[in-house]
Amino acid sequence: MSILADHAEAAPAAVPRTFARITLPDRARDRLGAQLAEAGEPGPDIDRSMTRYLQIFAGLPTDTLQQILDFGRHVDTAGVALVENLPVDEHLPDTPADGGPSRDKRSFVAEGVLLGLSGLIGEPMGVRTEKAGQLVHDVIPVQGGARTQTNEGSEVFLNFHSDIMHDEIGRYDIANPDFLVLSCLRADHEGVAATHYADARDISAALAPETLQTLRSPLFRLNAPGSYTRRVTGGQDALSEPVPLISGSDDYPEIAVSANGVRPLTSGAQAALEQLQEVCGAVAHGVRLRPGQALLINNRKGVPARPSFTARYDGRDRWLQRTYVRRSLWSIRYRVTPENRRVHY
Ligand SMILES: O=C(O)CCC(=O)C(=O)O
Repeated sequence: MSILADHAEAAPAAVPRTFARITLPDRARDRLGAQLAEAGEPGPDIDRSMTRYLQIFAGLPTDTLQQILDFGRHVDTAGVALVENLPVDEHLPDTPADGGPSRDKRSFVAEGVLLGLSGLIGEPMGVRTEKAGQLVHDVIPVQGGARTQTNEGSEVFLNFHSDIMHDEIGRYDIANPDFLVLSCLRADHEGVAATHYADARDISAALAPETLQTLRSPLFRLNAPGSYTRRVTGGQDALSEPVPLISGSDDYPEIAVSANGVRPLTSGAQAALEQLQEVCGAVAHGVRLRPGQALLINNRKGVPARPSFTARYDGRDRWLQRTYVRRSLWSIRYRVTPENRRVHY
């Protein structure tokens, strides 16, 4: 596993894919910052806000804008992109100890950056069982969740995983987001917390063919996210129907792995799962996000992870904001809530 250097060279073809880098020129950053500050708080008419963000982000230099758009629309682009030199809020309140949202945040440049980037690659969506359906998720270490396989954790390695959700249809990898956007408001105290990403193309290439074949067979049940099982099943497993972990064409595979436990159905599947986590670690790249940086993450082309780090719960802990993004809301209309067309069961 390697950590992205400040000025990484393009990786030679034979080594695992690294993060694409998209850097805003200073003038574009300053203009974006001023316009987002003026746009103010997003909502309550979120579609109006998204339209305004689109107008603002359309003013980015053509090359920068196209890199972001291409990330969202093409099958052969990187699975993860680091966007740098983004504007930040002039004043940032304490990191909320309860996991947010902050009640003291008075400016909304960070929210504009997050939603504006999201709008260039798809449509931000909410899920009732994840952060109460909010579109802007705060990803913050919370004392009670320090050892959990959720975004509240810090003391444990957050396994390579996909962001999935419990679904009555028995598949948790259908209505889940196509992308996540993770934006950094504040780094952790030591500056060591990294976001890793393993691309399914690199994972597939590194696996033994028979292991890959097993992972491509419906021999695994995914456990629903901890945010769901904690609230709904009292911590008991809520398993999907049997699914493969890797699917789709050899050139453009899709991967789905649950953070909260994958239950293999055979001993061969168990061994393949262990191989998978090991290979993810070997081919992954990581980046230590800093304020002014955001990650665009394809939630189908690969899987993120996060090593442990130290939280102090002193108002200066790591603070990311996150969106879930769908390319289209049409295919998940069976889950839409009556009260909000962007929020799903
Ligand atoms: O905290 C991080 O860096 C990764 C977060 C993540 O993987 C997630 O929100 O699904």
